[in-house]
Amino acid sequence: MAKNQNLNKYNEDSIDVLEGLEGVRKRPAMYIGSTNSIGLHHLVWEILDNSIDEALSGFGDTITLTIHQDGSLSVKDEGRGIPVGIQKQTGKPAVEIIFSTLHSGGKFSDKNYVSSAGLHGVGASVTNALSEYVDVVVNRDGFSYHIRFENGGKKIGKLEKVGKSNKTGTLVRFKPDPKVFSTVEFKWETIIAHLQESAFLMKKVRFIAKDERTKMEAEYYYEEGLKEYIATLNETKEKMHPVLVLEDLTGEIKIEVAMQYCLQDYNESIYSYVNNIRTKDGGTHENGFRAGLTRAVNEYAELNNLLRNKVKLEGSDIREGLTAIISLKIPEGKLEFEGQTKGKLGTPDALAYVQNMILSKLTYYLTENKDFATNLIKKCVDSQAARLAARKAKEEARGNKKFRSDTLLSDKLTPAQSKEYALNELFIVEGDSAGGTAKNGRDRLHQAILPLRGKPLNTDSLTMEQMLKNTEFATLIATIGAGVGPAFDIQDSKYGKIIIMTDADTDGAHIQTLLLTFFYHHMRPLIQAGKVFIAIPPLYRVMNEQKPSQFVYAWTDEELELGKKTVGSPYRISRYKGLGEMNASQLKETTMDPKSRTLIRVNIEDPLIVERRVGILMGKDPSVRRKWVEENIDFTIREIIGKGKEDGKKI
Ligand code: TSJ
Repeated sequence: MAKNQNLNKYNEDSIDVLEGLEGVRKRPAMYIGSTNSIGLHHLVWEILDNSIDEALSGFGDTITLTIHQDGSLSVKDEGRGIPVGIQKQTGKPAVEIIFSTLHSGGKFSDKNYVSSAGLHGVGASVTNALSEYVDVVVNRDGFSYHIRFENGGKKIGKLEKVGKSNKTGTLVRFKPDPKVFSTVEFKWETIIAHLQESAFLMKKVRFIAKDERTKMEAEYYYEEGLKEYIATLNETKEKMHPVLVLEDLTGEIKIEVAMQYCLQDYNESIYSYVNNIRTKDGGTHENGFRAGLTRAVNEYAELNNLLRNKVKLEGSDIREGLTAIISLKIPEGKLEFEGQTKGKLGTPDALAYVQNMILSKLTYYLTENKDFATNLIKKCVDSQAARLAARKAKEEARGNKKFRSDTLLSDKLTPAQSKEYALNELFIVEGDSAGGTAKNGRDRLHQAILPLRGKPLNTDSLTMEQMLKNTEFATLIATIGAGVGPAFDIQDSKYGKIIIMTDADTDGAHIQTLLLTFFYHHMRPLIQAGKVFIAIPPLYRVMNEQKPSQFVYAWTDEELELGKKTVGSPYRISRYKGLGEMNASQLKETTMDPKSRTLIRVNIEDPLIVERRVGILMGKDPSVRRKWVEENIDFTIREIIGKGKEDGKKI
């Protein structure tokens, strides 16, 4: 459980304005969002952003990040070095101020497009406030300088000249404070995904990562940026054409777009960035892209008589199978972000800017590449026809009771009694035996149980037809009742939550991933709407040997220790190896009952992590896969549980 969960509850009544680094320590979540693994990695991004900004300004072409043995992390660049001169107002070196004063980062910069002006950007002082120690080494003007902070940003000695140097650059090394964070373990996969993403967005800058704990190393360098980003995302797919790049770097707002259509995969994957920061909730630039694309394709199709019965294409017909990256550079004065997590661009000008650019450049490209254009429009018209046919079939089925999917359901499903679909939950359970237990432990009104036999097929390498022939998937599709693939309509889903419940072992983790791959490819809107979950059964039960009615469940080793104390001695620990070892009431209490269970909501926010996972997990090499599952699935689960019951449990 979080060691300081009281720290991240911001009470609006307490209006005392805490200044400086103490305020950050009192309410870390206000500055970095949370004190879990995500918040921990925010410390890294805060530091890294500075080196990225320096490279963006044209200083330094290599950034090296190292995870050290002692749990600290360092970032090194080859830029100009943080200024060390004494500031007139404070009488202190600039570098000291940067690490001791909130929001001081921008004061020393004259940059127009700052990467930190959006989502992060609370400054290096926040990382300092939440660290056990910070060491800063600056090389500039022929010398090497050092300053150190300890224990939440307390300066140890002064900035010192420690030697001569003919290089320039900055190195910052910090060790996050375990008193603040529920986990202080840096996650290699998260870090390299972020570095690779930065490398795609900042072509010709080299990003190097090293992990001294595991001796892992990675290096990312791209000559062409977005083009290679798309190529990587689409690596395993069947491409329709080479990556297409459209850009306008002449205006005040600079736009780069790279796009590519794939066959087989009908999902659309559009990722947008503003000043190198992901805008995960889209915004005006994404809307402009969609509008421009729809118009360009429709106008070309109309002009060349390629439409079917002159019926215009819908946007979704034109986006099936599309992967696109939209990257904008917007000057600070024009930046507007919206939404709770500031993940949505609000800048009104961006809409027309992007729309006009796409309309003119894509129209030109289509006109110059007739074969591609004809091919694309044929594909869009096919999508349109499939969409209209699916709609017609659905309307007919509605009027015809015989075709109602209830009657087609397999006898494997134990349904929920309620017809209030939004409140119903579908548990997909590993194995018939656990399925039986779950059936008895369920809430009959709202919980349905679908047992799965053995491992589901890997849908990554199957065609739609092969997938539909598989009885396990056919049953799952019929049970959910909302269609599949492009015809999937979330409005028709018979369940408000789909919950994957497997054993807490590697096989279970593998089944989870195979199912998630299925949902990712064929029912992606369910994941996007946050309706897919993973149930987390406990790992232990601790019981008082003399009073068996005194027992607690434990999900982590910390909880196990706590549990031993709670039940008192002599205690006995049973380790659950699978769902099958629990009886119905135990399964209900620990894993199924909304009042006491733990669920992980599945999300697909990070495109590179998703592609990497799908690649590794569906790849040919089972040993790589097994190793990955062991390291990462377990980690994810521990990490979520580490957040504490207050927010992990009652979904
Ligand atoms: F912010 C920070 F302290 F955390 C940090 C800053 C961490 C790291 C790893 C690097 C940096 C950083 C800052 N790298 N490069 C710079 N550059 C400047 O601060 C700088 C240098 C010179 C001038 C100038 O106008 O001469 C301006 C700036 C912003």
